[in-house]
Order: sequence, then C-alpha cells, then structure tokens
Amino acid sequence: MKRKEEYIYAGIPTFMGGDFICEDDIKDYDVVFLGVPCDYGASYRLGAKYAPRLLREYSFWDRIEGQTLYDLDRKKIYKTNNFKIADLGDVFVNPTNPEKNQNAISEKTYNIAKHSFPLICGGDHSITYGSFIGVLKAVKEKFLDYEIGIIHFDAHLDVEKGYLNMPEVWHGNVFRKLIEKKYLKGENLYTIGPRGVVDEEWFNFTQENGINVYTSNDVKNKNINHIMEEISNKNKNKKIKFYITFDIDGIDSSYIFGTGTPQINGLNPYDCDEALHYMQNFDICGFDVVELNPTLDNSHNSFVIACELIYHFLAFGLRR
Ligand SMILES: [Mn+2]
Repeated sequence: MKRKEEYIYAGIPTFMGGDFICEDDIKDYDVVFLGVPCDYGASYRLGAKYAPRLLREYSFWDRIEGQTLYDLDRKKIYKTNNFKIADLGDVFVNPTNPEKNQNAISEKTYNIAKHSFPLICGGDHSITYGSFIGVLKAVKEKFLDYEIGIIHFDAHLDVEKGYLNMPEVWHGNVFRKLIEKKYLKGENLYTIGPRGVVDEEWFNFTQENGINVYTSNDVKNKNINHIMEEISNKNKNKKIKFYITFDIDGIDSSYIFGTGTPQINGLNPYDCDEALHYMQNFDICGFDVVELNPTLDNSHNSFVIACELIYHFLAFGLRR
C-alpha cells in the first residue's frame, strides 16, 4: 500500500516513511530498517538505547522510494523510483542478558539479509557483534566463495580487552572479539578515523592481525577518496562483500554532541559523505549506525547529520 504524503512533522515516523512490516514481508523490500535499543555495552555515558526512535523521527523527511533525485554536489541523477524501504521495528531487547541479545540481534539480521539489505540502528557499538554474525551467516549461505570484510568508521579502534564487569562483548572490544572468534580476518577490517593516544597493546593488536588503520590525520593528509581507492585496489582481485559499521563518534566532536565517548580531531561530514559515495564501487551487504545518544544533544543535530549521510548512501549507490 502506498503511503500518503505527509508533512515532515506529521504522522507516525517509521524509518524514511517506509512501511512498518513483519518478518514475512521482508522479501518484498530492498532495504529493511531494524532498531536495536540497548546501551548495556557502553562503558560511559548511557542513552544510546533511545537512538532508533530519534533516527526514525529525523529520517522521516528523507524519501527515496518513488523519487528521481538530483545530486547537486556531483551533478548526477539517481532514479530510486522502485526502491522499497521498510521498517521492521526493534529487536525485543532483554536489558540484563547481553548474550541472549546478541543471539536475538543475529537472528533478526540473518532473516533480513537472506532477502534484503539490513540497515541497523543501535544501540551502543556492541550490537555490531550480533548484527555482523547474522549478516555473515546469510551471505555465506548464498555466496559460499565470498569473504566478508568490514569498513569501520570510528574514533576508536574497538580492540580492547575485557573491561571490569562489563559484558563479554562490550563497545570497546567488538573487533577483537570478531577476530578472535574467527568471524573476521584482521586483513579484511578497514578502520577509518581513529585518533588520539591509545594503549600500546591495542595498537599492537591491530598490527599483529593486519588490521588496516586509516587515522583521522591520514584522511586529512591523503584525502578520503584516495584512501577509498586504496581500499578498492587492495580488494580488486578478491571476491569480497563489505559490511559498513558507522560509529557516529568517527565524526569530530564539534559536529556530534550526541554520543557517549566523543573525540577531538575527527572526520568531518564531508569526508564521510565522500566515502559513502565511493562505496557504490563496493559490494555492500549491510550497514549499521551506532553510538548516537539523544540525551547528550538537545538540538538533535547529531541525528540530522546521521540521517543525511544514510539518505545519501542509499540514494548514491545501493544497487540491488
Ligand atoms: Mn567509537
């Protein structure tokens, strides 16, 4: 059923105004949005569990389906008329049982990725663990001979060890865990935007495992398009699909207030927009945006930025 046009501020805000669906309907859509409202994996300022609702609110003015869009920056037309977007609602989270949640997240993203493109909104970054495993399983069933890599935007490396009494997978160790448990090869992980001073052991882990690290300064010095080209060249003879995980704190702290662990000297929205535009040259199998925290940003500007980047990403390049 075609939804009637509504004012941005009116009606029920599903993701990009897409149909609100149940799992049986996934196969009829090109992109399916899923919220994961949890923040037990965050070590500092909580509130990321409120992000999926706000992302729906601020994505509501961005419409893809039924549109022919003109990109003023690149002087290009995107015909997205037949592009169908749906909203599957949220994972039913159990706030005191992280392991059960990881399984619930995997199950949902697996069901989406079997038939459609999963677009996930956390939650803290720990949700990427379950989300990636679900997508990996679905992709491996269809494309046996493909490898799956990750393009990871972040201020942080996320390869720490366990932290006090935090859950086994928390937002600081997602990529260490995925590598240790053999879901991901370090050489297939591309982390863009980390910065600042970190524990030497974390840096050593990235080197020992062949993780590709492009710091925020690398992006400033080399230009983001050159870095994307480098990643593309490294993989040109490989059968590889990529999962994108976008920690919003990859962007500089002066743009993004709404996040638990911001850092200075970060990427700017232009870098990210260009990177996402370049992504149309890659075979992408999933996308998550994490660490948005509306309790720290009364203006909700962080959500406006996140939604614009996602909107462009879908309009630019996602061809199914
Ligand atoms: Mn981070």
